[in-house]
Amino acid sequence: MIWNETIECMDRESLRKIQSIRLKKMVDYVYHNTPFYRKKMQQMDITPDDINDINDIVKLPFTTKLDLRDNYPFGLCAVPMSQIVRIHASSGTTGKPTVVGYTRKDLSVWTECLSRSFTAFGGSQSDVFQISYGYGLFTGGLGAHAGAENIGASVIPMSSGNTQKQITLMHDFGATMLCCTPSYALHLAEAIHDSGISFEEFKLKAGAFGAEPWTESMRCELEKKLGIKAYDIYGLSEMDGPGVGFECEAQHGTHLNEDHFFPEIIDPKTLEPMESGKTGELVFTHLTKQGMPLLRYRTKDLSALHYEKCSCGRTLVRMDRILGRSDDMLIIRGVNVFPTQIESVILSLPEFDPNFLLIVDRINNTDVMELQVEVRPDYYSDEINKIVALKKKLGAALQSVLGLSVNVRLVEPRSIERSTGKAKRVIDKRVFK
Ligand code: DLL
Repeated sequence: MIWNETIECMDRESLRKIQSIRLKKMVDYVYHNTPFYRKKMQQMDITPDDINDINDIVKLPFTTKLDLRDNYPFGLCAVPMSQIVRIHASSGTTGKPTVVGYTRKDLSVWTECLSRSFTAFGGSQSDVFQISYGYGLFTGGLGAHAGAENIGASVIPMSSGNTQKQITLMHDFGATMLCCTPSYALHLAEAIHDSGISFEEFKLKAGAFGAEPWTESMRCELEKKLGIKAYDIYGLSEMDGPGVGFECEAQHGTHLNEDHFFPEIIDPKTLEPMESGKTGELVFTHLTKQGMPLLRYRTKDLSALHYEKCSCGRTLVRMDRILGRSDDMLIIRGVNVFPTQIESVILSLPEFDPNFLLIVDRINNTDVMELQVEVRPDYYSDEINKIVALKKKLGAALQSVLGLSVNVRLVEPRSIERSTGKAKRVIDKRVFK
């Protein structure tokens, strides 16, 4: 099913016209309402009159997370606080949180984007949504909540954590759709298994998983373990939250709601736009936001865009799975390593669970990696020769994909700490990054 066929399946030329009109209006709007952008544009010697269509977007300045921090908390708002009806914030690893403000209209656009997403996942008013993203300043819980209500579904506002209760209510209330991070979904699958209640007694049919990078292999794992369809939902607080992009039944890329968020891929070093299909840094420009519109926001997420029509009928551009954030990329002895690559290797072997912790250190001036990984219960053994063989097998698979040696440490099933939100997979003990 398609929520908004007019937009989601619009021919690309008409969509481009809408994007052009909206961009022009947006640039004029921020020039007159956000002193930060007026100043930036004046410094670049451009005015709103220089923006005539969407192709002119390349003339506009970039915005970074640092700009948001420097203007903490509400310096980038384009409206007075009396028009802001909601505030969200994402906690960074360092310093102050990134704050975003929404007007009433912004909330309705956001809800529209989530309604498109959940409808694409097969959701409707006959569904019961269990929202297990955190409620609060994080956009996951309240964002998904509004979208599910808008399509007429019944909503269980669970928030994250309290895993036993999640399972009891999922079972007793007959939840059909689960919204949470993929790592928490995996944890819930294990907990259901441990509860002794048979999977047949649950009504779950699909999951809306996102907020952290996950791989195709993880999708297979979740679909198998939970007996559901696992869909990707993408977003970031700066743009709204979840629902910037969503997968459809084709599961062949994440469609972006590009009538509201205009996407570009740039080379993170030269900042030049890249051809479609090439992997680079994803950049978004708000086309309709009132509260805190951003121009060319650098997400640091690495992906590629594909413009061919999808078999589902949607023409909205498709984005590849996020490889990772450039911030999360590790440079080990000069080689780039993403945690998602490690997840794929682990899941390519039947003996291991995708629960892992990568510890990076620098010993005698050399980077070393230790991978702690759980062995699946059926394969777990304390016989030395079996342990050695398993370590060797995983070590060889990692070496062939990463081109690096990794010190593998096998750990007991269920021994790595589970997260209820975004999983932390890497500890980098090196003093520099
Ligand atoms: O994580 C919004 C969200 C909530 C998305 C629930 C999906 C579901 P932030 O906390 O601001 O917002 O984090 C945004 O998370 O830039 C990506 O690096 C990462 N991310 C979000 N969704 C995905 C995804 C929410 N589907 C940052 N795949 C983004 C990979 C994702 N990474």
